[in-house]
Amino acid sequence: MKKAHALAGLVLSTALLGAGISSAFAADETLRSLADKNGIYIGAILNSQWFSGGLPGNYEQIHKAQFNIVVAENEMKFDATEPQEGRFNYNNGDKMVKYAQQNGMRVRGHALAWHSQVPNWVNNYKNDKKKLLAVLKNHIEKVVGHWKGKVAEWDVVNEAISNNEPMWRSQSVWYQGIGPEFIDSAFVWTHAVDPDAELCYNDYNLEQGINPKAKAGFLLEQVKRWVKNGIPIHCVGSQTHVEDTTTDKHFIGSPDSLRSLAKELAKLNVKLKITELDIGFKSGINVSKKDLERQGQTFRQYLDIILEEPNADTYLIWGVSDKWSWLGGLNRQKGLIYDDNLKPKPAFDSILVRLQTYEPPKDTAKKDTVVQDSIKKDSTGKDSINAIRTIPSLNSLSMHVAGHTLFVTGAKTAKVDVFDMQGRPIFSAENNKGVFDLTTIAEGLYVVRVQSGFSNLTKRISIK
Ligand code: 9MR
Repeated sequence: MKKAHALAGLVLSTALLGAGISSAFAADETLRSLADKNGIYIGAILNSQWFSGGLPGNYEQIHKAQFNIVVAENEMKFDATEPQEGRFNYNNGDKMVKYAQQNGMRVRGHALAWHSQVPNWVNNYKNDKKKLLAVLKNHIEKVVGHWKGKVAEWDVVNEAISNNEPMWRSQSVWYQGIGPEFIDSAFVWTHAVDPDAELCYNDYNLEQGINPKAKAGFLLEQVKRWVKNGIPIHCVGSQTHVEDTTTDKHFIGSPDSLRSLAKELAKLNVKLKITELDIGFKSGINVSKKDLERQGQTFRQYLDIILEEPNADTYLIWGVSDKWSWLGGLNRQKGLIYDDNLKPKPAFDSILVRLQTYEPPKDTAKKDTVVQDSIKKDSTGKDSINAIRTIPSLNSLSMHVAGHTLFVTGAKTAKVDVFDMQGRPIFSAENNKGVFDLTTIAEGLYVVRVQSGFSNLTKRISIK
């Protein structure tokens, strides 16, 4: 019996993992187990067909084996959750939340205030600012309230920036009826309902540079303003629907550009998440093995941002298999990491191997992050820090935060150092109780380093 189980496990691992490439590593390693070790979230949408039971069994098997975060393709959008005024439908969203809970996955909510997939009844109020404000507020209060404590992060505002000029998108019932203040309001209302949820602004074409004319440049100015004004924004979601650069010479996005956005956001204590990644080829062209390998490298380059930038934590792909992908509508094809038969593509292998081989930078090799640079400047030398991200723990040290208290286990005596996201040391204490009072620290994101003897553990925390 035991043997049969082991064999079944081996067959499953071979089906779930890529071909030869991963054989040098433990057969039971998945993207998910490696993401957990590296302290990041890796995920894929649950395609709409999943909700109606229209997908083969191995789709779900792969999904829950490989991913630790999930988002619904369409089922938490406005038209799905409030198809008629004041009549809410949470059935599909509940189904996904239950699936996530059963499989220990984090849930992303997508999306609250968006110009698209708004039901027709909302347009009846397009000339009535007061009513439209009430509609949006009520929608947020009901939907966020329903999944309070279950949805860990929300796309509060989606795609509000114009594609052509650095300005707000005017073709939006919310913008036309309310004005740009619908955005600030949506963040404040969402935060009031679920103060523990991470709140994101989400958009596409953010990997096209941060100069003031580019979308990300315009967004950055808005994020600065929101942060300055106390608007509760915690993350920027970069959809990252990109095209293979060799088959489209005009495509201007790049992982480096997105990385520069991450670095700018770090200065504002705001995270960057990749929320809807796909890397398609032009429809109609023949895609060779070499093309697929190059595509894998691009997937890996975007993953590097999430692994290496201290304020980046999520790598979410907009689909599982090329067979069920929205990309056809964009005149693109084959943009995901499993093929039509749910077989892992070279992109899967690139991601897997990168996760297997990633090592957080050592002291000497960490020149290029904002946090690390300023730690060097501000500290005495004693305060240099090993890595500004959740790193796999090689020892039994662990920590968690509840409110303003930090708990450390696995150490007799522990020294705790807290740094802000610019790397400035702001708190230091040592004791043998394993409990540290952080009430002197304001709300926000920080990096904590715990040291005990030769062991140490470095992790980002959020104080709320
Ligand atoms: O994948 C979604 C597709 O099934 C819907 O028809 C489409 C309608 O707007 O939305 C797609 O998802 C979009 C996401 O919600 C926002 N960013 C772009 C995604 C791809 O179009």
